[in-house]
Amino acid sequence: MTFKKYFIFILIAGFAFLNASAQEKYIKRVDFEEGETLQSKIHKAARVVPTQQQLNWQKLEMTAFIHFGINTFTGREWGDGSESPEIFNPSELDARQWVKSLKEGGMKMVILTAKHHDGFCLWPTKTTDHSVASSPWKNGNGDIVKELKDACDEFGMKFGVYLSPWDRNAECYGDSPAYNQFFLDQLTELLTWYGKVDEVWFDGANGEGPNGKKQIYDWSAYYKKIEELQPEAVVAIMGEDVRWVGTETGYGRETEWSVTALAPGGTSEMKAINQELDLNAQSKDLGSRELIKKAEHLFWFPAEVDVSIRPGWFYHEEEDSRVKSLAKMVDIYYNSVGMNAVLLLNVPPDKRGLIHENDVAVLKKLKTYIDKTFENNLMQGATFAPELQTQTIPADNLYGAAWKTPRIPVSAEASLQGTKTFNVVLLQEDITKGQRVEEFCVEAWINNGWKTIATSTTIGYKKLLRVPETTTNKVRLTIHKSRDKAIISNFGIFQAPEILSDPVILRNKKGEVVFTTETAHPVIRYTLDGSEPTASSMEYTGPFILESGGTVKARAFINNFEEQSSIVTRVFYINKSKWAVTDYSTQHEGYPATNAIDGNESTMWHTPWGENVDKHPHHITVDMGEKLKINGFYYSPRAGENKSGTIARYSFFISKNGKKWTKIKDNAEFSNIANNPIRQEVTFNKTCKARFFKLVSHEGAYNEAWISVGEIGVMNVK
Ligand code: FUL
Repeated sequence: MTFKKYFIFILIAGFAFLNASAQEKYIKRVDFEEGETLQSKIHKAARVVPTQQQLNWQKLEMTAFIHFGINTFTGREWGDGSESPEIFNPSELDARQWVKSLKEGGMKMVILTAKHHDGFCLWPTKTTDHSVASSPWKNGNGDIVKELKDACDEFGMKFGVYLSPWDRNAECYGDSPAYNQFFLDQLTELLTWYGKVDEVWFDGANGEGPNGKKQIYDWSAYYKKIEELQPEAVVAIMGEDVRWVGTETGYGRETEWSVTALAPGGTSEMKAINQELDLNAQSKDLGSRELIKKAEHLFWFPAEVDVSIRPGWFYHEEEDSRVKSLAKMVDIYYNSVGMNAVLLLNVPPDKRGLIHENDVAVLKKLKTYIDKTFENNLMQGATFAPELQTQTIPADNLYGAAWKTPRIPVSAEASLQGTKTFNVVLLQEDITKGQRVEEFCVEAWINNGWKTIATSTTIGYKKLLRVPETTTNKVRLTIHKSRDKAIISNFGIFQAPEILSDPVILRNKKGEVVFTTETAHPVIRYTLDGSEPTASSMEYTGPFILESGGTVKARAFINNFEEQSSIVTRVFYINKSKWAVTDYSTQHEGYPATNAIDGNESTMWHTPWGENVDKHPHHITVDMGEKLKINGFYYSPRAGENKSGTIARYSFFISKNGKKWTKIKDNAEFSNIANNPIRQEVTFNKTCKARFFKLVSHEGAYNEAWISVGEIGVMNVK
């Protein structure tokens, strides 16, 4: 991670008398010469390698995030810094329980939000009073960073700190030199008071916007400090070692290059490089040949997939029933670890200061499932076709020896030890030599012919592919395209156990509730009174009407009730059949305002976009046809990948008659919606009666003039 190391171009000449060939490597960075040919650039691209820290980090595969702090007690996702430390009082905080649970989930490192955007510090810092020292927890004598670090040491877990550069509490924020010093002091405390730190996480979020306080961060000084105090740590996101994958969904790219044209870190040099190429962490392509053609530098800058086990980053009681299921977590595993990235899974402790039982249960299931899947590599003992016999591809998960292909394209045919049945393929490149493979396929010998069972692009540190269940005695790996001879360190085939998928609960426009599952022929049992569905609850036999809303809980069973899925909960509010849009600011003809209340999240209201269009504020007024008791409202951003038009700041009004309005929320924010554009549920301070409501937008999440709305509605109570 040092700048020094950047420039080291290692040419380890072999001993001349042995006539060994020179081994060329570029640790973490390569700079091209002017006018360098594409061929020469690709030759070098194939030889960019990670630093030792980056390699160690990559091998962790699964790491954990702990979001804990003031927000845990306010129920918010972003605090504004005005919170009183008085409210911070976990009743049973037990960092050992966190680490134990995470370890049981297969996690190898824990990163704690030592300070989130609200500025509240979880350690007794000397830099501000806004910390645990001013809280009632342990009479102000507690230190969560220390408790966590001690627990990590006890359980052999690596340890990292998240220190938010954006600080909504610090008075000096915006006075750049003063805040930079303040931040360096905080960093120094964290990096010197607790022993070894393995990852430092700098968030990229800064929501102050154009009118807020503008802080110029001294990134170089921060990196220097880390290099000085914790030289073995990697620095993530706004750091120079680990890259944000670009979404908070848990899904990485299929083509995931660790060698990127995207420049790491926040220094002006790196910013300029990225501006020139119009690149950011969210760009689709960070490392293709087309991009390398234009690039002047390449970096080893591997992806980290951060995602929360719940919808939010912080604990919210109302999300207890929305902990991701085993099936979802396994999907995320294949799409992060299995897509050449490190998974950073957030598991937020609750108000007690404990990881909730529901999260603990899923963590355990996840590790058990992954261990079971990968315990038996069916490639073990395979023999390779003649030309490879002297050097077979390891199937040992050791990441030691590797097979260097004699040429490209190339095929490696393996005769298995007997007939095997599998549904997962694993491939790894030896990244200590670089990331090279650009296109490959895997075939199986079936009915006297080769049948393609998987094709993909990059491999990198690890690629996992789920394939249709295949029974064969021969498999073949073909590398069609690579930046140089490929160096494959592991080739595996595995049989993953089936997962009983959780039921999905939907309600259609008619108010009918429908359950579906991917598992064939499950029995689904459900309840409508909030109780846990058991084998003796009502059986689902077909759609049923839920006109005024309610809580539906369902669970699937197979094998005569021996196996059961997780419990799935959906809260439905009043059916919108009587609702009408009585007023709106403007609409694009293809996306009318009525789509915002049609009960269908995949249709949207969109105001006209482009240049010279109507700007904020936009608004929509809805008549619900009858007076209802409501205690909140929700806003679902548009469905699909494109989130343009997502609203970030809004006001919300209600009325009994559509004439006299009460403002319930004034220029409020949908916190973190730019990074995590999911359904937002806003609870009011008290239950109100209303027939009409009005949503007014003030600012978009992506600084656009227009807005889009997948769905809005109210949370009604009986
Ligand atoms: C984002 C933050 O704004 C969220 O609150 C959360 O900490 C996430 C990991 O990063 O940028």
